[in-house]
Amino acid sequence: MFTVYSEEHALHAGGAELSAGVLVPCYDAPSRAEMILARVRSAGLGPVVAPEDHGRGPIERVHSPRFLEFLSTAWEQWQACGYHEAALPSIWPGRHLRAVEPDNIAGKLGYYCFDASTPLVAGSFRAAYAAAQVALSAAARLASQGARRERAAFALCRPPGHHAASDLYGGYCFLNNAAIAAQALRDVGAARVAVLDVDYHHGNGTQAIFYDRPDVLFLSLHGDPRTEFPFFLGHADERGAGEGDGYNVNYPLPRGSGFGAWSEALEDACRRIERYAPDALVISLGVDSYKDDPICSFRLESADFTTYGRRIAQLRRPTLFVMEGGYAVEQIGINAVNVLQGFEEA
Ligand code: SP5
Ligand code: ZN
Repeated sequence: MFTVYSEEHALHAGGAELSAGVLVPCYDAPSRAEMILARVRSAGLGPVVAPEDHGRGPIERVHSPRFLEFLSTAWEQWQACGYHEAALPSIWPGRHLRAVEPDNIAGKLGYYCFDASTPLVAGSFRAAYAAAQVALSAAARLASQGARRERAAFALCRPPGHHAASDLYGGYCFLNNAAIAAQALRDVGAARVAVLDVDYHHGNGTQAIFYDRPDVLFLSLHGDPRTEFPFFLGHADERGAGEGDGYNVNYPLPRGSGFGAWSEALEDACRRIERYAPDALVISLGVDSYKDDPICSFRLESADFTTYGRRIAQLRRPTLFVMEGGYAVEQIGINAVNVLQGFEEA
């Protein structure tokens, strides 16, 4: 399988996140992407190429211009206040407040960012932009005609994307790489695209982006938001709105779920995808469902990742894998590449 990777992910580094009342080094460290790349190479998965630059156009199909303007200038605005540490919000437009965009950077951070675990540093926007280009370049391979066309591709994105909505970032995500790629596939002729999100956390950003649309089916397997991050979206009764009614499917699973419950949900999701008959499939590939993940509670074994990669291949659709979460850094490469190898075997 073809992998797209950019070294620019490493520009997003050095930040700290608020966890249990203290600032701790970010779980989304550059070593995550480096470990996956090393495994792609040692497993002989296939060629690794750098992304092409598709520009801001395809990003603007998903994210609002004001949001992009904010993200691309936030570090300068933060620094202009004399701050040198990573930018984190500390106030939000919660219930009974008004979500009007303030002028002050401290207020803007709370307006555009939903948590205190997503520090923005000098290189964050460039890294996020590069990750979006990685996803777009991999998507272009699925869509291209002739010899360059691939049955599947792996976008080795970092930072991840599925928590980012059109004008909101958080959960280690700035730009929604999977949504940008899904929209790009629509724009080059795929009439229907399915996005299957297997990250431990609900893909709240992707859900929000496509919630009222029938042309992108979104399905997500995740820790129940009653107990798990991001807490405020991902319930089973969120089924889409308007023309999109019926095209959003959530599988919230209890803390501690193992591969039995998880693969039952996957089977239901796969049957729905078969009925939808999409022209392309995007997998939001988080491997934080692994048993030893430091911030998650599912119990998948490394071999289970191979098993479910095979099941995804049986859908027989042009498939784009987009890297999302996974924080057991020592095993992250093995688990991610197991999915891709399972897919290739089938
Ligand atoms: C893409 C992705 O997987 N984003 C996940 C963001 C989760 N951020 C919240 C982490 C809360 C960490 N709490 C740590 C407790 C460790 N005992
Ligand atoms: Zn996750």
